[in-house]
Amino acid sequence: MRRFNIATDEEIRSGGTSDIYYPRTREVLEAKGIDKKVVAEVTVGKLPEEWGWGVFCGLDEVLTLYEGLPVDIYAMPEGTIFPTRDARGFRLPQMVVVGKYNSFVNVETATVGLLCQASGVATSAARVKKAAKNKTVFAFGIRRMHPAIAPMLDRSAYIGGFDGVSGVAGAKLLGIEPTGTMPHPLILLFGDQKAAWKAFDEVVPKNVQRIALVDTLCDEKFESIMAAEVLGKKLYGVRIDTPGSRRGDLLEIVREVRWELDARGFKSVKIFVSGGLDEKSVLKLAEGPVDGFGVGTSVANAPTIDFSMDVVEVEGRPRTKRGKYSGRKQAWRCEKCNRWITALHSEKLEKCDACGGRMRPMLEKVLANGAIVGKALLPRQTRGRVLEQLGHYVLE
Ligand code: PCP
Repeated sequence: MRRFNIATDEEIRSGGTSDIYYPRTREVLEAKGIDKKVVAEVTVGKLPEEWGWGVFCGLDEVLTLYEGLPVDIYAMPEGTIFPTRDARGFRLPQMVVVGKYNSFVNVETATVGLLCQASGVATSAARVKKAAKNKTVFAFGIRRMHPAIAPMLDRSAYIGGFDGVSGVAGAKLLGIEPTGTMPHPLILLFGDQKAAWKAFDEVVPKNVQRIALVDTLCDEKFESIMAAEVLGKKLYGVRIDTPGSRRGDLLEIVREVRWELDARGFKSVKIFVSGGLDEKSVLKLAEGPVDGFGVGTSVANAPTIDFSMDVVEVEGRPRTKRGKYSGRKQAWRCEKCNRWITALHSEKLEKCDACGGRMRPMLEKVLANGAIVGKALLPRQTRGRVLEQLGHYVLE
C-alpha cells in the first residue's frame, strides 16, 4: 500500500511514472511490428530567468533509470557548465541515447524530469555561490519541499557549489556531515536565550560548531553580544534570521552586529545570515561583513531547466521534428578558451577555430548496453569541477 504520495523505485524504472502517451506509443509500435534503432538527443530550448548557462546534474539517477536497458548513453560529465547554444548559435546536446526506441520510450518522462529538476537546483546553487563570492553557503531548503526528494535536492545544491547541507539523508548520500545551527523552538522552549545556548553547548558533541541563533527574543546586536559573553571562545558564530517584518536594512543590521562584537574583542565570531535569501539578496549582503549564508527555498525550489529529448536519427538516417536539428551529434569544448561547438558525430574537431586550443568531445560514453561505464567521481570532486568552471562565467 502506498503511504506517502510517491512512486517506488520500481515504478519509476518500469515506466509507472511515464506520461501515458509513451506506453501507448510503444503499444502501437509493437502491434505494428516497428522496432527501430534511434538516436535521441537531450537539449535545452531556453534557460529560465535569463540564466546564461546551466550546471548539468542528475546523471547519477538517469544511469540508475537506464541500468540494464539495452541502450548506450553519451553525456557530458555531471557538473559541466553548459550553454544552450554553441558559439555559432546552434543547439548544443547535453546527452544522447542510442538504442531501440521501444526499449526506452517508457522512461523518457522520467529521464527528462530527473535532469530538469537536479540541473535547475544545481544551477541556482552555483549562481548563489558565485553571488556569495568567497563566502560559505549552506543549503537549508529541504523543509519547503517533498521529503522524498530531499537527498536529491541537497546533492544538487552541493554539486552546484554549496559548502554544506542541512539534511541528514542528503549529507549521508554526499558522504559529508550535515550542517546546522539551532532552531527558534530551542530558545522558545527554554524561554531564555542564554540557557538555551548553554544547554546546546553542554549537550551537543564538541565537533559541532557553536553557532548561536540571535534573533528570537530581542535585538540581534544585543543577543550577539550576549551569546559571545555566555559562550566565550567556544562561540564559533552567530546566525541572524531576522523576520521579514523587522528587517528594514539587513545589511546595516549585520554591520552593526560586526561592529559591536569587534568593539568587545569578539573579532573571531563569525556572522551567518539566513531566511528568505536568494541570488540577489546574497549578492548585496556579500558586500558586507557576512561570513556565510543559509539559503533555502530559492534554491530548493529553483526553476527547472527545460531539457527535452528528441529523436534525431532513425535507423542511421537523420530525421527529426520541426524546430530541431537532425543527426547524431557531439558537443565539443575548447580546453583553452571554453568555446563550444556542436558538430555531427561523424566530424572530428581538432583545434579551436577561435584560439587554436585543443577541442575536447564532451559527450562521453556513460552506459554501454545497459552497463554503467566510466569513472564515477565523488560528489565533492564533481562540486570542485563546478567551482573551477564558475570563474569563466558571469551572473547575468
Ligand atoms: C531559517 C529561516 C528559513 C530557513 C532557515 C531558510 O529557519 O527562517 O525558514 O529557508 P528560506 O531560505 O527558504 O527562508 P530557522 O530559523 O532555522 O527556522 P525555525 O523558525 O524553525 O527556527
